[in-house]
Amino acid sequence: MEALKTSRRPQGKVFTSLCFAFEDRNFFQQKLRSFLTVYLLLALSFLLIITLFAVSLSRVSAVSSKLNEVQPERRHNFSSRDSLLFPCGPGSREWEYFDGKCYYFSLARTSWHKAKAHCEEMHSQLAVINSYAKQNFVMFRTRNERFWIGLTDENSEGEWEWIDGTDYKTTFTFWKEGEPNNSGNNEDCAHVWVSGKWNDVYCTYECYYVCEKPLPN
Ligand SMILES: [Ca+2]
Ligand SMILES: [Ca+2]
Repeated sequence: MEALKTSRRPQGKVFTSLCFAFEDRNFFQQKLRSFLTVYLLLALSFLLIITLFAVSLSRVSAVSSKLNEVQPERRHNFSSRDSLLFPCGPGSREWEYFDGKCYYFSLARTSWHKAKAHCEEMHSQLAVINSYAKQNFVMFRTRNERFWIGLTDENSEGEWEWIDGTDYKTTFTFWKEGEPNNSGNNEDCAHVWVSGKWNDVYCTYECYYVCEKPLPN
């Protein structure tokens, strides 16, 4: 019996070892399966992210190309808006629009001749006030100050002339009462007086001035 017991012991050990080995194998297989599952899930997530990224990129690209198509139209609209807000040109904001022309009201005083020259340097001329509407615009803008206009009798005393050749005798006038009076026999240039009415004064007198020019093309 003892011999039988002795002979069975090694077989039991082998069986036990085999059992352990089998369990280890199962354990590793399970671990391997779970690792594979994790890797598979990671790979699928990665693919999903790549796909979403590619879709987003294509949509951004499509929107960007649409925007590029719209840009010229927007630029055109801004350009139209600028010409409405600044009809005398976005770069000429000191020029004011009235009834189809652009007007510059100086911020410095000078003589009539220097004022005339400065207007000409700016491709304009001293304002010719040939209508009550224009007078009203200039008068409103120049109130309480004196501004030169393009009217003189330097060439022949009492023969007033507009600098653009407009016929003085048949055109609107707005002289102050008692003017032009050629005071001191030396008043040959006209300005809009503080009340808005016109006065003749000596041409070297220094006051502000109004230039006018046609609308830019
Ligand atoms: Ca005079
Ligand atoms: Ca006078």
